[in-house]
Amino acid sequence: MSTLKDVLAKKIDEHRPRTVKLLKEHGDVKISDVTISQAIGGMRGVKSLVTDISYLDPYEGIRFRGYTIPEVMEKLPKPEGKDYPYVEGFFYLLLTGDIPTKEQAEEVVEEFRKRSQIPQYVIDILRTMPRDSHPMTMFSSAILAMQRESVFARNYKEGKFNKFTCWEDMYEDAMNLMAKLPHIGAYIYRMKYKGDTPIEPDFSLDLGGNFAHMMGIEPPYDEVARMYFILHSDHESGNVSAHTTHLVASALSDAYYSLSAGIDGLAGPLHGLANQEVLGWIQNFMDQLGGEVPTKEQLQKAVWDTLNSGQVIPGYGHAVLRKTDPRYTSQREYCQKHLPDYPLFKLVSMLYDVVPDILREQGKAKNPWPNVDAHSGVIQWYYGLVEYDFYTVLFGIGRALGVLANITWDRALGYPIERPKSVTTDMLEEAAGIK
Ligand code: FAM
Repeated sequence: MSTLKDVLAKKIDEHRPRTVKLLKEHGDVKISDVTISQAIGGMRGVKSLVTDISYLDPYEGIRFRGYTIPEVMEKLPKPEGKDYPYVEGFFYLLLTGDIPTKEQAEEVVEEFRKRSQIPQYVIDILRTMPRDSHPMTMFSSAILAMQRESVFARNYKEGKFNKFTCWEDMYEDAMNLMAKLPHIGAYIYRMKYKGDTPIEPDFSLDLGGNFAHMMGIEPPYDEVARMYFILHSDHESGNVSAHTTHLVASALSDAYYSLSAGIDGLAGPLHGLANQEVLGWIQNFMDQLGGEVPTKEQLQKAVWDTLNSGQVIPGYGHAVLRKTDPRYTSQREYCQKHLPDYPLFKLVSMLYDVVPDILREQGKAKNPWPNVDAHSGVIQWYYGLVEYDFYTVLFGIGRALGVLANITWDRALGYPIERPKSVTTDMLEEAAGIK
């Protein structure tokens, strides 16, 4: 057994009694109330999900297994001569809660290498799709098409389902998927945008390095890939992609069905697609200005015009966060170091100066500060990845790290099928005393 699976098995054994005790002895303890506005308004703030993979504090931002983003970047082992950690070591952290040694991270690099071959029928399906299909449609279709590979589904069909050991099948599916996703993403990119010129993997490289290589983008894009996948991995369980993946998995659907569904949720413009929307929006008003970098006044007008036409400012606001997203800050620090004079970076910085005040003046958004998507596109654009409808696929590869770790633990702790209760409008009116 690999070190990762071995350590994970021990952690699961240690954790299970905690969940059992809470359920058996403290199941009636109340942790949340639900108001009418929460029932109508997308369940904001209702505490009804459990995860130990990450936690999102409204003011501090995300912690992965208790570590802040700067701590994760500092503590995890890194490939020789690189500033950003192994994505593989980060996956080890998400699954086990432990910071791996360099050797343990490299063991995962090797595991992924063995599992990375994309089945030919997936390539065939991708090639049959219209080339103008959105890359997220291609990405989700490829994941769904591979469902026949599921170890979990096969064993379930053969009557081998065992609630104590079924996490192992989920783990196998998660590892197989995670190993293939960067390859699928890069294949879609080269097929769709680069004259159908896929690049063979280089297995001497780690996941980030190999992804940059298969995309055909020179270093330091490998560093960008590592940073980007880690930053986008997980944002606790209530966001659309994480919650969808968890919900679908709760029906004992396997990792392929579950992840494909989660990726579909990520493709919505209020969620992951916002990163492509940001650049589209910026370019739109730069086009209107004849390609010139706008002045502060022009920018203020563009922001107001967008709001007055009933649209949201992409990359700003958040359902939980109430401060600048530390994932935004992390990317900003990268830009300050590597591309301080890049005009698009300056423009994104100008937006940071302008948008929060305007959103506050408008008085609707609860959080006027930028989220992760406000910055993602700039770095990609700088390194030549200008096809911005591909950006959400990058987000999806990263997000898979978090949601696959989560559904592995869902199985380990035996979380049941999800089934909240709905009420009618009549019932709400009765509860409110107006009927
Ligand atoms: N621009 C304009 N209006 C905004 C806004 C923004 N960036 N963010 C929120 N609002 C409005 C919102 O539309 C709502 O208006 P109505 O009352 O007319 O419906 C009002 O402010 C209250 O919304 P909220 O409670 O502050 O936010 P929600 O929790 O409902 O929604 C977001 C959260 C992220 C969907 C919302 O802020 C938004 O649409 N932002 C722009 C899109 C975006 O950047 N999404 C990416 C989020 C990111 F973190 C991710 O998932 N990757």
